[in-house]
Amino acid sequence: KPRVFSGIQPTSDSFHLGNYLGALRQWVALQDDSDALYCVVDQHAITVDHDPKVLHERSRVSAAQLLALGVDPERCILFIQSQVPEHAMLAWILGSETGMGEASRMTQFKDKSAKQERTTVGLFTYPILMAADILLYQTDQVPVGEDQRQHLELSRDLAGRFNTTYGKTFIVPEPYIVKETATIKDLSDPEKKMSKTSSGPRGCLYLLDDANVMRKKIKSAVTDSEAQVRYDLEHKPGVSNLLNIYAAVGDTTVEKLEADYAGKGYGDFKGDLAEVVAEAFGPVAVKTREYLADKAELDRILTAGAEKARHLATRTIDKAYKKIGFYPPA
Ligand code: AQP
Repeated sequence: KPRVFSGIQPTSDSFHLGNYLGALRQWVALQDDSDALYCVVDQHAITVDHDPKVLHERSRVSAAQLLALGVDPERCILFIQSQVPEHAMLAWILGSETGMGEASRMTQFKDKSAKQERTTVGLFTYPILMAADILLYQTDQVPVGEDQRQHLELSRDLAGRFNTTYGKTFIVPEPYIVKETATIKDLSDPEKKMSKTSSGPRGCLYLLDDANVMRKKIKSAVTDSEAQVRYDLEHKPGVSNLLNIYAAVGDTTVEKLEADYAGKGYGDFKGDLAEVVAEAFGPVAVKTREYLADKAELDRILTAGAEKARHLATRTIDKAYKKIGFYPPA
């Protein structure tokens, strides 16, 4: 079975539809035919301004949400990154293998640092920690959205270079990106990606939103004046985004939807999509609250996950330490 690894940041109270369709949906689907590890990457979340209490709580809420969405600790390893210190240990090694030039090419750093009052070294080295997350588990496939492709490329380069310089140590991972949902767009500005930090309140559909709020957001999504439900990414980015969302959430195809809505207006189309979305994600908030209510059980799941993850992580660290000339951890 291929090894799958992916992570998500606990940087908001709720994940959004872009996180789900770009990544989490694949996380759930890949659990059966792979050896999957999924991680709430709280160490990544401190690279921008944060409140420690809020971060601590959001990591739990994130884990509960993942469980509510169908991540199943019986079929995968679910854990919180800071509970496995080997991530930071490997990041240090990989940081010393990364050129300033290649690290400086990361476009997400450029975008995110432009939005910060204070830019940290941690934000700059974020992709190196991400490479460590992935390489630590000898990962074959990484289910992520398109915005992570460049970081994945760096992980591949670092794995390949380390292997060449010091001898075979890491599997070179492949991105697992589903084309149709690789970038879900902001509902109110379909030229931009849906994002926790840069979308306005109407542009980002949160999975823990109340079902009526979800309906409203879909119904007020920006479209165009043509009034024809037709896929055309360049000229009709709003409608095309909604078609991609509908096809994925409603388990159908864009072609079938175009045929179904031929001759119908955007009102019908958005109304139906609003129902499909509300039905699919309405229960997520309730289930998340249930997982959060049983604190002992959630802690048990996360501790068990971290223990299993650590067991795998130490094997890679032992190998990498030897190769690089370090003494083994005492
Ligand atoms: N709009 C999106 N469409 C498809 N996939 C997306 N992802 C994020 N936005 C979209 C994917 O979600 C996973 C987890 O993301 P993250 O926690 O690392 O956050 P991010 O990539 O920085 O994106 P966010 O959630 O919108 O946060 P900000 O506002 O900080 O940029 C990743 O696999 C990501 O590709």
